[in-house]
Amino acid sequence: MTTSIEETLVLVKPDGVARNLTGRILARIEAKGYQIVDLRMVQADRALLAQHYAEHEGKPFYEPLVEFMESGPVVAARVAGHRVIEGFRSLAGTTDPTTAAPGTIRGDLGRDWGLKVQQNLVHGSDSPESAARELALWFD
Ligand code: RTP
Ligand code: MG
Repeated sequence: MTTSIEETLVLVKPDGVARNLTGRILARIEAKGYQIVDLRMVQADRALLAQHYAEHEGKPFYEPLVEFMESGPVVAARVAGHRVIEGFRSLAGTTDPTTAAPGTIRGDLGRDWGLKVQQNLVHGSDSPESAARELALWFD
């Protein structure tokens, strides 16, 4: 029998770290059955964030997003499992934490704070191509 194990990049964003939710967020990933195979705390600089968020350059939320992401340390995790890319996106919930479904990380632990950008606790890669690109940025 063969199984295809995928990997994804999960970030606990600065709001999650500052609110001491890192452990709870990682515990939910483990409880779902995924494996954390690498983990580091990073103070991201602009160069890294510009590469990470290249697809959003020019959008109205880009500048506030980069400022938010460099406002404090993030925790980067390499997470592995069958279909983990879509599985973690489902676990995270939709982008806006106010309306993200209860039961998801964003729906249970996040909300709108009235700031310029959605502070929504976590990032997860959205495709195999994004995952490979982002894991290389944050871990290699
Ligand atoms: P992520 O990349 O962080 O996993 O989140 P996502 O796919 O759900 O959202 P995406 O569209 O990729 O946007 C990246 C991050 O930018 C912030 N954002 N704010 N209108 C807004 O205020 C707005 N739109 C996007 C969020 O932090 C979002 O996660
Ligand atoms: Mg995204």
